[in-house]
Amino acid sequence: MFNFTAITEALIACDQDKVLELVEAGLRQAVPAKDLLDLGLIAGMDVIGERMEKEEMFIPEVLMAAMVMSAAVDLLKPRLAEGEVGAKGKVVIGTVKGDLHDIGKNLVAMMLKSAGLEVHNIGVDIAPERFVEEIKVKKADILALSALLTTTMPMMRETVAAVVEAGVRNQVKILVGGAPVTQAFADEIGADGYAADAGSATKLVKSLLP
Ligand code: B1M
Repeated sequence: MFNFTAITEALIACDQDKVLELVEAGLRQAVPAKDLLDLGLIAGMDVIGERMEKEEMFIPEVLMAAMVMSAAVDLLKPRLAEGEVGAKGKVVIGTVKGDLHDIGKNLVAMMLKSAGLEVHNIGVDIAPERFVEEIKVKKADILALSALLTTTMPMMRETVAAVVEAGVRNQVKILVGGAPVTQAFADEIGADGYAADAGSATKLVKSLLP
């Protein structure tokens, strides 16, 4: 049995060399990349989140852990994407205004890209009007919104409203995701769908494309 806890602990300790070494070892032993991600890295981020909440861990350390996590995800990229080809369509993805979290959003973008989609990952802290502009310029089929804070979830509603206001709502399917987001919230704000993780986001996008 692979020791996922060792990855979790090394991530919490922000020990990049150790995390990368363990992830590489896992890949060499043919441990599924999704397990290394979910049971090792995301489990670590969950502990970091809890410690952050209790003020046992502070922003600079959390940022460091986020950088270590991103480096580890880079290693996993080729394996996470395996077998996910065949979809066609354009996606604009970003984190909503006021929100700087991007690890999960980047994972979703990466999986969509690997599935064959044309992905425009426009970053974090994106205002509704910028999303509207990108939909128009890129002629997007899908708009994917990410939010990690309960305080930025309302910005998803505002983004949907801005898309309606701009008269492009019928050209694009809007999907939402991020830790505090739920299917009920997606329904409430008039989004076309909600995905809990990068894998289900890819399936959902594929199911919504013609
Ligand atoms: Co922040 N943070 N943070 N943080 N942070 C959380 C989210 C928090 C839950 C921690 C906690 O207190 N327990 C809490 C939010 C509480 C709440 O609102 N309920 C919190 C807070 C409070 C804050 C600050 C306000 C702290 C402060 O300044 N006092 C601040 C806000 C800054 C801002 O955004 N304006 C802040 C800052 C930061 C850092 C910058 C230090 C850093 C982010 C670095 C970065 O992203 N580059 C950070 C981090 C790392 C976290 C935690 C620890 C980890 C987030 C993460 O990367 N998870 C987080 C606690 C936690 O989540 N357990 C926390 C791993 C990632 C793979 O998962 O992002 O959920 P996730 O993505 C998943 C799914 O959600 C889904 O798929 C992804 C892959 O499976 N998904 C989508 C995501 N987007 C999607 C879009 C889709 C579909 C699916 O489109 C269709």
